[in-house]
Amino acid sequence: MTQRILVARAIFPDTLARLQTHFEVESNAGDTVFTQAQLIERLQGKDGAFISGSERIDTELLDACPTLRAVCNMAVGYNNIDLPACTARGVLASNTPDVLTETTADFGFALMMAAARRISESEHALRRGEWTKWSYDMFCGSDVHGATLGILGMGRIGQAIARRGALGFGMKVIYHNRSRLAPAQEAPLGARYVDKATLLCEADHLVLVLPYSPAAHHAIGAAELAQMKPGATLTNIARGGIVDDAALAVALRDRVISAAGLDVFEGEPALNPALLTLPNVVLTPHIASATTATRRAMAELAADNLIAALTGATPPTPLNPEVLPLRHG
Ligand code: 8YV
Repeated sequence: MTQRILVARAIFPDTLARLQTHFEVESNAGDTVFTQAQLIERLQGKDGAFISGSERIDTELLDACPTLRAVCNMAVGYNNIDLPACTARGVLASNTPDVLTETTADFGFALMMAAARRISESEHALRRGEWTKWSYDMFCGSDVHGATLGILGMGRIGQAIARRGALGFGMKVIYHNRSRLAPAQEAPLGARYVDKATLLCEADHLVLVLPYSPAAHHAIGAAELAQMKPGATLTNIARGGIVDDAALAVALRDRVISAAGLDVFEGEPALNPALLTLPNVVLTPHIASATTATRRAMAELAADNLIAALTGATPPTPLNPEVLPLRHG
């Protein structure tokens, strides 16, 4: 019997067409962001779901959708999925690691540079017609080359940012992570493992790349910001909620740190309104992985996972391979 899946968001037409050759597909051409109740309703009788980071797979949903066997996320971060709950019910979950590492690192570096060199702030002033003359200190920012790059969360993307900083910009790299890298990984980057307090007080540019977990909630709040250098920048490409956005807005207003670059926000797509009033923060709408090539690779990998999971093959990037092989029917 043909298995049934929900593709919860609009995706590339050819990825959708490929899924349609394997499954009976309910799609979402209008790209509606479903409420939890709508998502549960659409998942009735479905064997699998192709989801984005916006869809929450929690115990309530899993219990209400007992036919579900696989949830495949088009994202590397999976804090939208209750993984232990999936595993307990024999539901395969997958994410899309590796294919977005370099693209996301490019963006993190760009956001950090934009904050340090005041690119958005100066462009906005120019567009307002405020550029009437040259002046010696106009939009002076802080150097990136040769500065100390601090990385909180030294996974694949953190290491890719460190490579850019160390090898491309002559930066000194310090990092903090749950576990220390092997010496062979640290050496080419000249990366130094430090405790969090040292990271905060020594970094000129601090970039957050750690996964979200309850333990990481508000890892950067008022107390942490107060430990940073007054000239420092903070860049968050990880997840909303890792930074206390209200505390950050105050710190930026009071110049506790000089600037920030934010691609993710607490409660996004809503933003703390205080951030919108500040000149010294670059704001982007969660687009760090958004190049066409990378989004295609992510979509294809999520589809590969779903097809494999539901056809008895081994998914390429499962999060809980211990549930394989899946039960059917
Ligand atoms: C996704 C991301 O685009 O992969 C991730 O974890 O944050 C982004 O690349 C976003 O989560 C939508 O799925």
